[in-house]
Amino acid sequence: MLSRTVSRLVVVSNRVTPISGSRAATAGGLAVGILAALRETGGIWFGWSGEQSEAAAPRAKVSRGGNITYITIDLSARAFESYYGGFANRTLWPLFHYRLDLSSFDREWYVSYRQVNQLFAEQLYPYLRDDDLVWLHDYHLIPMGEELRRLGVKCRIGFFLHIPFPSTEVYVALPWHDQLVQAMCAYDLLGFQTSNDLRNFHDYLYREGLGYALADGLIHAFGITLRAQEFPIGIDADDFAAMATSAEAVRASQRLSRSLIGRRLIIGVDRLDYTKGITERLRAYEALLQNYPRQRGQVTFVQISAPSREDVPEYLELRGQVEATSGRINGLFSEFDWTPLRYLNRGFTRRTLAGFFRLSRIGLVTPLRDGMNLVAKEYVAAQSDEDPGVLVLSRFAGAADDLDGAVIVNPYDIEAVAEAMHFGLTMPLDERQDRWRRLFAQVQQHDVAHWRRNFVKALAESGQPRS
Ligand code: ADQ
Repeated sequence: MLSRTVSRLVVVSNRVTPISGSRAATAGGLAVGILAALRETGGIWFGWSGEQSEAAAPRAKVSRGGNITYITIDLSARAFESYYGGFANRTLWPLFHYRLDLSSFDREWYVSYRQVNQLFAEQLYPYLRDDDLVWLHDYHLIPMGEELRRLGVKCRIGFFLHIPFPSTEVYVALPWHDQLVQAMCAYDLLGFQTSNDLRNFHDYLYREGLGYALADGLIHAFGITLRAQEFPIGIDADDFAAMATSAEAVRASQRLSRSLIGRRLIIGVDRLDYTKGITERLRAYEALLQNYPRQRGQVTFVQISAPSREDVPEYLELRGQVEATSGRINGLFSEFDWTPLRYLNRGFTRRTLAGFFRLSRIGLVTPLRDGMNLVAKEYVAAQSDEDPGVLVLSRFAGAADDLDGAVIVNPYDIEAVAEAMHFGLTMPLDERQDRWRRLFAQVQQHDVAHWRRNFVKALAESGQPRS
């Protein structure tokens, strides 16, 4: 009989992140979480290499590192443009983040998206065994499970959506909404970040007459019963906490601290993405300086935005907007001995970021919409018990469900975010400590190991390998 605990894990994500080399130091929480899961059981990590190829049908490349087999595939220039740059980044990403105004619908992109998913399935297929647990990640790969089933793959296949699942009214604007949901229902297990995403999914099935929720996390749709549950992703809290006191973090934060000459630090860190609410956040900082003039000269806001998807026009436009807003704020408020805002358009290592988080009095995490937001959890993990900072968190981040103790804001309400910043800047130490202890306990308890164990366990228990 098959022993469920020894099933090999096969992880599939759009991008496979190398375990060494220059990108490893800045690898985000997801890549770190996937690696940790694979190291535990050994297995395969399959996905796009990040490279483009001239070949019409690129072949998979296989390499090994420890007990992990990496299988990567290049994308043709055409697929890169239409599947990745087009359907994933300009259709699904904006739509699932409620930005219908930025969503483009193009049949060719959709066809290419389906083709790449089919190609990925065909390339992975020969490596699979019937008792594998296959875990697919995110919106790039929604139809891949269905393609694997078409090829006759019998093992259990689960899918986790890292971004929000939008409300029905928004989702049905997608011309292929029913096809994608049908593809989602080919999995044995569907994972969402929050109860809100799961509710939206149930609501869509019900309102479109395609299915309904049953008890115990099950749904029935398209004649199939499957499991659909929330699995809020976490971080490796203890590891991130340790990074915040590492030599690299201390060196970086001392250097930053010297430059602040006693001023309080407010920090924002994100990919430069329109979902993250960066322009609104800058305007809230402007309102803080406007409405609370005593804070002028007393605070410095450091906004770190790593460049992202620079070949997508909406991102270039955002960059221009953020630069113009930063320039305007500095033009309005700077003194010959004080610059209120430092805007850095680059990435930093995780250790350096951890050091900056620990130094700051306020962490501003104010996305307009976010599946979870790991920066919020990293900010909490980096704080010291003696002098913790205050997390100001958007109600539209999935993390807001999980983080009781943050100051919750509506990021569209600029004046209210400015008030929340002021509230944090003037918060007495004992309240900061009380809030932070509650927050850290949650971040530690619901960490990335908890997330992956819950998901893998649910996948192992959902249905049987098909015969
Ligand atoms: P992202 O949209 O990328 O992730 P987030 O969850 O915040 O957002 O993760 C970003 C990661 O990149 C964090 O680990 C952060 O530290 C790092 N990062 C951000 N800016 C950086 C910079 N300037 N330099 C270096 N590192 C930087 C998607 C979803 C989220 C969901 C995650 C995981 O959009 O909602 O939380 O997946 O499921």
